Amino acid sequence: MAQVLQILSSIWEFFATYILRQAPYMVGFLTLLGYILKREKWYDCIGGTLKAIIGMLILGVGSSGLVQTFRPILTGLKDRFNLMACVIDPYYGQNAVTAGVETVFGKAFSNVMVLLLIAFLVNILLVRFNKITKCRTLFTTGHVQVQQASTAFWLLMFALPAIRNNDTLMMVVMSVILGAYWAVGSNLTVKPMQELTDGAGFAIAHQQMFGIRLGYILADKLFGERRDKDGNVTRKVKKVGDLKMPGFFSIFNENMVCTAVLMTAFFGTIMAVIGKPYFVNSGDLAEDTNFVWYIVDKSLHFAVYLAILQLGVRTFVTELTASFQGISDKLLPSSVPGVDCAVCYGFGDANAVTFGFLAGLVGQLVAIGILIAIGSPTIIICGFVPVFFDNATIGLVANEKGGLKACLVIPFLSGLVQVFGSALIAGWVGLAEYGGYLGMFDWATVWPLFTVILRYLGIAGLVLVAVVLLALPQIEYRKDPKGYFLITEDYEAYKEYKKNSK
Ligand code: ASC
Repeated sequence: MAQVLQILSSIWEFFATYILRQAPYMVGFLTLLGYILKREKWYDCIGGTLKAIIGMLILGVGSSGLVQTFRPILTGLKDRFNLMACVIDPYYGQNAVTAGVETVFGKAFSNVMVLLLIAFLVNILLVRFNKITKCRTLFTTGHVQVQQASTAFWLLMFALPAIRNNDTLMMVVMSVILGAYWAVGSNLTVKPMQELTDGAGFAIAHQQMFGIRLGYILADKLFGERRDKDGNVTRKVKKVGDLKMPGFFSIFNENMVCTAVLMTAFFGTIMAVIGKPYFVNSGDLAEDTNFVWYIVDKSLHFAVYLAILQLGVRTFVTELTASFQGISDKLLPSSVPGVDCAVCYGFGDANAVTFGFLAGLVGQLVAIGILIAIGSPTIIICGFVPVFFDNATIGLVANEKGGLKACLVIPFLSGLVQVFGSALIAGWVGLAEYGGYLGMFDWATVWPLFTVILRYLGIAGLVLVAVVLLALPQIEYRKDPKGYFLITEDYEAYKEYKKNSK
């Protein structure tokens, strides 16, 4: 018996370490499971699974290329000017939790992994019983789940001192809130994503899920198409893709060229401000290398990694979503997989990704300027991951609904919110002292809000947060009971139904 348990526990440990927390293999695992449940031929199961894993690995090359190349440039600002500041970045955020959680709360980091696993089970259960819960999406982005479990652990420990020492109760409370956030947050992205991708069959399981829905709603309200009673368009939407530039500017119609030129301008300025000696000292640049060439070379790589990322998306998306039918038919009815936000960069107007990012960067820089001007005790340094991945995603969604104006204005606002929200929460809960905070949109908005509510209302706050979270899918369902599950089950039928019900 003991031996059987030992073997089971080793299998579980292997699964948790190499599959659950490694997005490509988690996606591969789901693809394999889906194809087996669909009773595909064995060689198609293997072929599809390999394609899904390889596609995800390619996506990883693109996104980690972006992160590794451009993150040091933004944090270089901090080192170059000796700023004592908190970097908003998921990796810094995770390091800060790892560094401080023992000292501050007397808890080992391994608790975070337990939280992750139980919260994931909560997510699965909420989707399994979606006749009642109305949750349609399963989180598959393991690295993001680790980062979020870490930060949620810290925030909830801070927010609920009364039950901090009751390990079991604390774990239950945390798992319910985090698992509900995963299920409900990614569920909010179903509609924006199905519309953006024309029914590709995935949702976003990342760090700006509330941001996506908010951006979608705001873009529609402020900039979306309007018609009068006779169906004539009274407010027209001009999307990024509709821009047709004349003469010299026409080169910007090409996504790679547009990205390359804009990034060279922006990162070139930042790198010039930091100065050559910094890059020489950090060992990235040889003394005798031309600095202008170095800047251009770095900046052009932005377009390179973006193109790689999009290739990865094209490689795995159809495999995952086709095989997921097996899972949604047999195990998790009417559900779709929740995937990395970068997956949607293969859809919509490619330049919206770049515009959203740049507008968000401007928003963050303005907000940082304001923090410095008012003498805020916590100063924020923008991290590449929030500024790019949040705002590019939100920009892409906003463009789809509200066009170019929405694609610029909404990520700009998001940039402000990311900095102000993070400065407040990271300073208050003490993570700023450890140098970093997760900083992505939801973690600068909804999570700080949860923390305030829990801290001041205690158990009543807990009930409030859980009820409000779980009510969101119910509200969306009640608004359109017929279309709600149809949109994930059969998008063509959903479009038909929408057309007829206009
Ligand atoms: C994150 C994170 C990353 C990126 C990546 C985007 O939040 O930790 O590495 O975004 O997932 O593709």
